[in-house]
Amino acid sequence: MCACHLCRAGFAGRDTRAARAAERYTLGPYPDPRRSLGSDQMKFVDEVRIRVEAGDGGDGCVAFRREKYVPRGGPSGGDGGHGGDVVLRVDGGLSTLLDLSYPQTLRAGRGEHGRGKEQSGARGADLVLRVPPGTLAYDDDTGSEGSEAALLADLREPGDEVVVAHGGRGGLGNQHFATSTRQAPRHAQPGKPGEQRTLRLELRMLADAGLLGFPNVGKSTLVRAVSAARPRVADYPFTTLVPHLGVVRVDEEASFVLADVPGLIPGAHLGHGLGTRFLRHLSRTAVLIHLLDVSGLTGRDPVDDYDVLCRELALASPELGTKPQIVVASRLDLAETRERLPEVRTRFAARGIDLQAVSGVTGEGTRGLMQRIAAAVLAERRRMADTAQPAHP
Ligand SMILES: Nc1nc2c(ncn2[C@@H]2O[C@H](COP(=O)(O)OP(=O)(O)OP(=O)(O)O)[C@@H](O)[C@H]2O)c(=O)[nH]1
Ligand SMILES: [Mg+2]
Repeated sequence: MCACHLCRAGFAGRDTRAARAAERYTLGPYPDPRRSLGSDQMKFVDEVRIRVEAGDGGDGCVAFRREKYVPRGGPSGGDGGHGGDVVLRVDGGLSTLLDLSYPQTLRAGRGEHGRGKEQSGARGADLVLRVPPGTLAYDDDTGSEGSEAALLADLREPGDEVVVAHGGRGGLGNQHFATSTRQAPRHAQPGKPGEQRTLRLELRMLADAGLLGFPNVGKSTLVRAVSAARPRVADYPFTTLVPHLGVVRVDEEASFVLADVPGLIPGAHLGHGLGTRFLRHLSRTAVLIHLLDVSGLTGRDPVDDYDVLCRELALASPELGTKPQIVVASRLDLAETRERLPEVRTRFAARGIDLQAVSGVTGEGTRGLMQRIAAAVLAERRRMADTAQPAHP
């Protein structure tokens, strides 16, 4: 197995030479995004597999009280301590699963064995693993080819925690087994083994709105223009390879989190251009901002681009396909864009879509767009809350 970031993050096996060749074939005119995985991406890990083992319970003890002037002191074996649990806890300060990305088995402490003189063993120490908000924990042992692994927990809020492997119970000492007819029991319970699991942890960014678009359409430039986030901007596809979050302050009261998600290409729902990894970061957003290049410099038709990515969303998941979208033309400062905008607007209007236009370079149109996004996020969150909790009659 190779030692690259993707393999460590659980992509081993799929990343064969044949798969890479197939990927190159399906990437069309785009470079392989994995080739440009750099230090940024080494720090951002959104999928890991880890083995966790809870602590075994300590054994109960067989002992008898032996003391001067106390003949036949009776059984006095103490109980074994319970094994420690493995716990996942959300840490609001984390934004990556990097800390857990090294192949390893993580073990909680085992319970101490019981001792004589009715002394119980100490409980094993819990192992607390810190994860970022938006982490989904799957039990990888239950999933097989074609079937989904069982979801153990969806950890969203800082402080949320879940026990993913329970420690084994400590065994009872022989003091518990004395009866009227058997006053010197010579047996105690052994401790129970702790649970063991292979977990797949998947991080899905928690953002209010997500930027969606082909590579190089100006997503990162827009995020830089409206927030303090600083994703890299350059004139080539797949400049951005990990999601970036920016907080957009619309006015004194309203603000929302905008995610710059790496560019998507045809076949993204099948994983082309790492599409499935990038698409999942859009799944938790309330609204999608679909950015299109209208200048004609890409040589593609903006309405075709829109259709292609909408199809990718629908094929990736029905939930993504039906998310509300705000469709936006980028590079409004360019003469080519201004020239083609009226015609493209009319074509979108025929489908009932009101095409917005902005320039991430001059900032033109960004204020109005951000207000519109804030209102759409609020409306969608309200709608989601209403459908989640139907009002009592
Ligand atoms: N003139 C002009 N150029 C822009 C605008 N927005 C982006 N660009 C340029 O377009 C190129 C790509 O911009 P990015 O913001 O990196 O595009 P992206 O969509 O984030 O690209 P990927 O991360 O590769 O998917 C850069 O050279 C930007 O300077 C704009 O509004 N006006
Ligand atoms: Mg970018």
